[in-house]
Amino acid sequence: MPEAVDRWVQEVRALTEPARVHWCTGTETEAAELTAQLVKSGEFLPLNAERFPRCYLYRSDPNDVARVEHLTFVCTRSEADAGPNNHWMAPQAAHQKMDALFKGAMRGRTLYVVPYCMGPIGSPYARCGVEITDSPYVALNMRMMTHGMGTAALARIAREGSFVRGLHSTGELDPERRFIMHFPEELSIKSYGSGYGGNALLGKKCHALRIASYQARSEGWLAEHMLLLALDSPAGETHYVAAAFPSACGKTNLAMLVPPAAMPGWKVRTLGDDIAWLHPGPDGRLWAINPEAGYFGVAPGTNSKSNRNAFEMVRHDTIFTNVALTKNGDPWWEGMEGEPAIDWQGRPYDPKNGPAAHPNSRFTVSARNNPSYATEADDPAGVPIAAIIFGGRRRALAPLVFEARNWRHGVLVGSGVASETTAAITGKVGVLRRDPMAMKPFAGYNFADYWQHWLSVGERLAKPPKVFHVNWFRQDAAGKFLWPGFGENLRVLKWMMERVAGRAAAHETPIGFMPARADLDTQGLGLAPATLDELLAVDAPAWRSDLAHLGGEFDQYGTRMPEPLRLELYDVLRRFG
Ligand code: SAT
Ligand code: MN
Repeated sequence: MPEAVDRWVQEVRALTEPARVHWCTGTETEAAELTAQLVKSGEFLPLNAERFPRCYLYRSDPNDVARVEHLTFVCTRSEADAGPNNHWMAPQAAHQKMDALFKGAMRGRTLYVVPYCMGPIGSPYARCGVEITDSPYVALNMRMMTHGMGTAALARIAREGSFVRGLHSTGELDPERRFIMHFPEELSIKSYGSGYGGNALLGKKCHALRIASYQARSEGWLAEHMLLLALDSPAGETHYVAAAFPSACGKTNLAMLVPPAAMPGWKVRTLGDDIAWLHPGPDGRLWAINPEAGYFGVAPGTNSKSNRNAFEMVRHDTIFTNVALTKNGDPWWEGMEGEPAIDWQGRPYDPKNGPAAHPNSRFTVSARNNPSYATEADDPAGVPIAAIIFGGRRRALAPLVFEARNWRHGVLVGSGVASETTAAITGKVGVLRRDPMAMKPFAGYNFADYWQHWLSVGERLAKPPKVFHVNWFRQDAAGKFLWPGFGENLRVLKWMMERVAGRAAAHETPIGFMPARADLDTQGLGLAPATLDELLAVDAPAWRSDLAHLGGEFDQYGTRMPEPLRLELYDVLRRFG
């Protein structure tokens, strides 16, 4: 037993006064016991055991269904270190506030100690943490989402000494008494008042992104909101791709892409669907691991057409959160065949009450359930990245695809990512907001320093990945999507891989390199040439105003803003003439 963990658990125990303390071991038996207990208390509803073996439905409080960015804080000693991109609170004030909430908060409840490892347990790139929680649902989710939960992680912590401390209580689920606080300088997290997703599964956004991004900066690597995939070509080449999109923009679908019938011999295999840790390797390439071991994916829209792999993998050993039910006790969500009988709040389904499944309803499942699981995800050394893709959900402006001129220009492209908001966060849906590198909610420090760090990492890469930007979500004036998306996105990936290999043509535009209509494999798609032209058009006045807006965003960062990034922006403007 690592002494530092034990001491901290005793401190928390004195503060929160639980009835019991349970040290998680991570065994099957333990998982079965926790599950049985949740079934008994009514928090878990077993689903149709024949069609969905070992699957359960969990309903969160209707006030607690998404991340709460306005209640999420980065607590560094200096406010400027958190940056204008974060809500900030002084560490001492934040600790005081949280400790007052945690005082006696676990009375009558069980305190679970959940040691976990982000990354393959034997990887030098992996980092451990311990989450203390009073939610058995959280403990079970963490068992699927992290590596070596329990005994294995604890053994690594005993060897290494250091770990991220995450303290969590669901509290009374009162949005007025809900805060997610990060102390990157102390490698600690305190989360109170939510039992949901990124607010409560502290290994994910809190540790693997906010705390890790801060740690990564001081250690010379990057912790990013990116999926990781392996792309196998019919000729037998494999390329590894990392892609950053804001929440609920199709990262899980892209990571598990099923090739269209018109592209035989291509294969996409999944290393990760949400987070990548990227390290400059001694060979001058960028190497990536997925710190997670499972998926916490958006259910609505997932079906055998949009994502066959995901649809298959959630048919057993899955926890569903806030989905609807059919009359046979199968899980149901919008975009699926059949009919809902019971909505996500447990009421008989009535369209007057809105969607049957909550738009941010989720599945939690082990990555090993995925038929397209890439075994390279277990490699402690990670995989070398050939391309980084940035993207957002944008009705207008951003074309289907373009390629940055070089790493530095790629950092500008990443910093300019913008997307229409989705149900993954509390607030208005469909509003365009900047989301640099899809890290707006997740960078644990000042974006200006973060962009500078990206530039510095690039300087250490003799063979940097190519950087691309995509937009699967362009619409015409009538609001119809111009690009079919899903499996057909492989056509764009194919062009990228040919670019990486130095075989595909492109022409230079002010925003970067782009394929001409004929450079993209659109055979059998039935896209009108005019539609493709629209997808590949660069609207100069619209871009100028977008870049001016981005320049305005940069101004917020004052003198901390890295000069090379400003120069990159002027350079693109100059190219527009
Ligand atoms: O709820 S989570 O933050 O874990 C998922 C997401 O928003 O991407
Ligand atoms: Mn995410």
